[in-house]
Amino acid sequence: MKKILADCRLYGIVDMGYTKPEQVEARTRALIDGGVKIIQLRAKGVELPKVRKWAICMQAICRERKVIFVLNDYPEMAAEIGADAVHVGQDGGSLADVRRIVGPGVIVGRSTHSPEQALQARLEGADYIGFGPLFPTGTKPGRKSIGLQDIADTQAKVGDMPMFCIGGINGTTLQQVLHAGARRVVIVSWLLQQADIAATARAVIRAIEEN
Ligand code: TZP
Repeated sequence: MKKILADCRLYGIVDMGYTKPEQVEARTRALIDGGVKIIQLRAKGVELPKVRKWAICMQAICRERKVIFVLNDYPEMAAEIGADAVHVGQDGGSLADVRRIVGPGVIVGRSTHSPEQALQARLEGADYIGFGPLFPTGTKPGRKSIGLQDIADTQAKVGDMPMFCIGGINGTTLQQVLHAGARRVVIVSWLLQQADIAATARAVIRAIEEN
């Protein structure tokens, strides 16, 4: 799984703020058909039994297609259902505690919002980080955007730990983000709102690889 992680360019999120329950399976499959190799379930403020049900569904699809399934926020549930990965925010406790819960073989990701937090996550043993929000975004309302100026330097400092730039990335902003030095991106709302998610994901991956 860590070898797959190193090759990921586009990180997809099935965010339940933009996804109806009956779309979970089709959207997971569409992202995979578009070449996305890492997919997260993000279900903020939803009752745990529902999160567990969608997580089990997505994990099964991802396993069959050799794609990394990431559960956002719930290390205990990630361990219980055998998720490939868990993602935690700055308020998600120490990465050592998360690692104790999920065990050594599970990928652990951390959200970071500054170069300092990015370096700290690396020191704490994160397998990858999210870095943003680069632009203001309705997916994370109220979170100050950090702009593009720190991407290249932070990317160099975190070395070979995958860093996924996130926040307000879409068909218009992607090129700026790549020119600023991003090698990997997460796109949530813009991708989920496309009529053809798979074709759009494929085009984004091509743009990143050609950069
Ligand atoms: N963390 C930082 S920004 C963000 C998260 C989860 C949301 C990104 O969503 P979008 O819709 O791609 O701007």
